[in-house]
Amino acid sequence: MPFDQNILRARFCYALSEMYKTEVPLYGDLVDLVYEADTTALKAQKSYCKDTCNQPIDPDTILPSRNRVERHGAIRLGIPHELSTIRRMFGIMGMYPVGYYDLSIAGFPMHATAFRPRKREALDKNPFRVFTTLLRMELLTKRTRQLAVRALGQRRIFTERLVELLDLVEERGLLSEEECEEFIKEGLETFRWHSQATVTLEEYQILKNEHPLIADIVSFPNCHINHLTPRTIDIDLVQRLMQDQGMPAKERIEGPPQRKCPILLRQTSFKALEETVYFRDASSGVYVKGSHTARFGEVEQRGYALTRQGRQLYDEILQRVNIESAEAKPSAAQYEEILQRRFLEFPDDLDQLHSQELAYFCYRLGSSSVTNGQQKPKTSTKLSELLKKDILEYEPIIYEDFLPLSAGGIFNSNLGNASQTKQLIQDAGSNLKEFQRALGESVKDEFSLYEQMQRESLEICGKLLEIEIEYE
Ligand code: OOG
Ligand code: NI
Repeated sequence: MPFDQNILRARFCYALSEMYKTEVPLYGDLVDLVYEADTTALKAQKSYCKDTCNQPIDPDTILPSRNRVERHGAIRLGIPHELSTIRRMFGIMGMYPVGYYDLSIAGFPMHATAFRPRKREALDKNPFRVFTTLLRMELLTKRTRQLAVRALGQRRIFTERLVELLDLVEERGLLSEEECEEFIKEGLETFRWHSQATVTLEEYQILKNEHPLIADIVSFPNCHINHLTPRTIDIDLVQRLMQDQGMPAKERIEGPPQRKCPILLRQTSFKALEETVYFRDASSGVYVKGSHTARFGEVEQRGYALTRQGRQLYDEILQRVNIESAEAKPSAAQYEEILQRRFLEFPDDLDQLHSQELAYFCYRLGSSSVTNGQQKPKTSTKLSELLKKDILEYEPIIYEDFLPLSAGGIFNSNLGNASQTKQLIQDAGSNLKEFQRALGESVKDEFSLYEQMQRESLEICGKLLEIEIEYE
């Protein structure tokens, strides 16, 4: 088999999911529940039911495969060298850093990027992505920083063989089938759960008191995957089913409200489990039993990618929702009402999203594109005219990234309340420059990637029609 990054990514994602199901069985239940929800949602969409009403519905055969395989994961790293090595590792699977997420706004001493495929074809083959955070040492108090530097300096989160394979592929540009298998096997070790902490219980407490996430990052011999996330077509149904089946579901779905035209990303999760962990006893060397709460399962429903203007409007509305709900202290249902009402301001109509340039679109030839000689469009034609005449049509581009505020909500629901240093962290601001230095590369701006997809689709249409399309 020739070396194919898309296939390697798909195989790795599958292996990771299988591993996580054995580590966190409730995650396996969640994947089953998503299957059930998607089946029910498809039945409700009558169009699929025309001729096949009496036949069983299988989302795996009806939905595009990228819907069914799609999941994201999240990991938390401690030091720059870990981040630059993970960049090399994900790069082999065609996953590159996109976007910069400043988590200090939510009081977390971390910043992040998402490693993901950048091109449409690669996303269609397998869209697996990993949200990857890096601890910001400069935002820790002195004592905690000393502890963190020591513990993180002693660990090796990549196996020796994995590092050899990274060198090899960078030199030769490919891996043999045997080496691909090794790469998957060795790569999984970086994300595997270890119940033996590398710190003592006292040290763990110090770290945890400063921020539970610091303890999660620093106390273990590697960077266990902290959640995986399948994609669904009906997250409201998933939320109801989770509650009905007694899963420890979050109180509400994060992100925008339910809409006719879904935007960005909506997410929910089951809360992190309390797990047994063994801590080193400094004097006797034996291990003592304790616990740690970090790993969970999440579900996402993806909507349309918004332009900068669209995102700005989204942020403004969300800000108003936050202010109103901070005052009203609403229940989950009341919050939903506030969200719905405030979001009425965001157009929920495809034509408006397009004409107001709030979302990104891909263009393709429409029903009137095959014309006889007389109707052939002029050599240079306005896009709006081509759309009006059905020579071109458009389809929204799906959002492939994350929502830090939503992430903040997920973090918070899993970690109890924050520490005294929260305010200091919030005041610190972002540090993209430092993040990129640690990464060893710059991160790609997500908006420019969507813009590029939109532009390229238009260029293809222009070539097919043999005209110049004026994008006004
Ligand atoms: C990352 C949370 C970000 C999401 O879905 O927004 C994320 C973390 O918990 O480390 O995965
Ligand atoms: Ni997530």
